[in-house]
Amino acid sequence: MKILAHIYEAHKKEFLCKIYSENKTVSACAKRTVLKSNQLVAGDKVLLEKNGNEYQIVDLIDRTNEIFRMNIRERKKRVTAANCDLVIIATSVSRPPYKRGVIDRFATRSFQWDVPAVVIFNKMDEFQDDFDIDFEMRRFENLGIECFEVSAKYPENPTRFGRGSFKDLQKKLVNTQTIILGQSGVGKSKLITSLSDMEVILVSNEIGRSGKGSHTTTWSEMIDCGTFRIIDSPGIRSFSLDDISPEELINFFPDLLTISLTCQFNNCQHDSSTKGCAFYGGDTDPQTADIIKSRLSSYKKIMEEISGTPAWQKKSS
Ligand SMILES: Nc1nc2c(ncn2[C@@H]2O[C@H](COP(=O)(O)OP(=O)(O)OP(=O)(O)O)[C@@H](O)[C@H]2O)c(=O)[nH]1
Ligand SMILES: [Mg+2]
Ligand SMILES: [Zn+2]
Repeated sequence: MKILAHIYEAHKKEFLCKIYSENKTVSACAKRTVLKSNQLVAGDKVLLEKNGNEYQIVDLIDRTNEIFRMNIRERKKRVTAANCDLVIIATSVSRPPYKRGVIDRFATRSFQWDVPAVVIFNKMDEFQDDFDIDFEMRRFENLGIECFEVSAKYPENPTRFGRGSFKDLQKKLVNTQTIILGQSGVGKSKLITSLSDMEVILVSNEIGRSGKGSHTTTWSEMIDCGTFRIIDSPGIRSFSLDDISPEELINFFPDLLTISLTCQFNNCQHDSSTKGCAFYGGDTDPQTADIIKSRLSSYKKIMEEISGTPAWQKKSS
């Protein structure tokens, strides 16, 4: 008899699986044929077989989506989670400092993965009004990405900028399997423990003097939070979008894509200073114009990166 289970933790050869029908968590190994064709990850649905007291994963159920990162050294995609209904892009507004470019990259990925995203501005209890947070939020809202301003440390804190609060975020998560992504130290693990209606224990470490996180979470792990599940993930060290081709990049910038479709030039590099380009002069609404301008600048930065000759090719030539 085959038993349906969800992977909560995936190690090299050992997988922590939850069998909902029996309300228990078991450790399982995987059949060689399954491992050969797939890298099993947190969030995967699998079929188990029981032999004596041992469980073995004998089948992987087709994924609805894959969350991956690029392993730069191996130049390979590494799937880190699967079957996510939502991506939480978490950022801190104090330490580590807010980095627009990093959030833009995560947003680009979420469009590539075809999984809806929200951005959480965490550590609002420490916000010093040192950047225009309202503009940043409008920038993502213009992309259809909902923003929340919260403090994982003081969840009851009222919001200041009229965006979603901690309670709104909890509501949004009901019945989802969500992955939380972001740099080390932004408070991903702390957010999960605060969001959960059950007791959850995850390690969070203090931010060092440098203002950076200490890479406390070292592997992806799914956590039951009562009415929803969240996959905690390790903070990123480097962020490569190298697998995306220059031609397809615009598809993952839906706000720019709409405008670019009206551009009259073929193979246009798109620039607000090129007469005749759809981006020329910016939007008629000055507020939207600033947003589009800064998004175009992010787009170009990434474009430059992915258009460059990859390092491994440079070496051999
Ligand atoms: N003041 C304040 N501190 C917070 C908040 N959320 C998290 N922190 C602190 O920030 C530090 C880092 O939090 P973590 O939860 O470990 O961050 P992380 O994103 O999981 O980091 P990695 O696991 O390294 O990727 C801890 O000392 C937390 O207590 C918040 O809303 N306000
Ligand atoms: Mg963590
Ligand atoms: Zn153009």
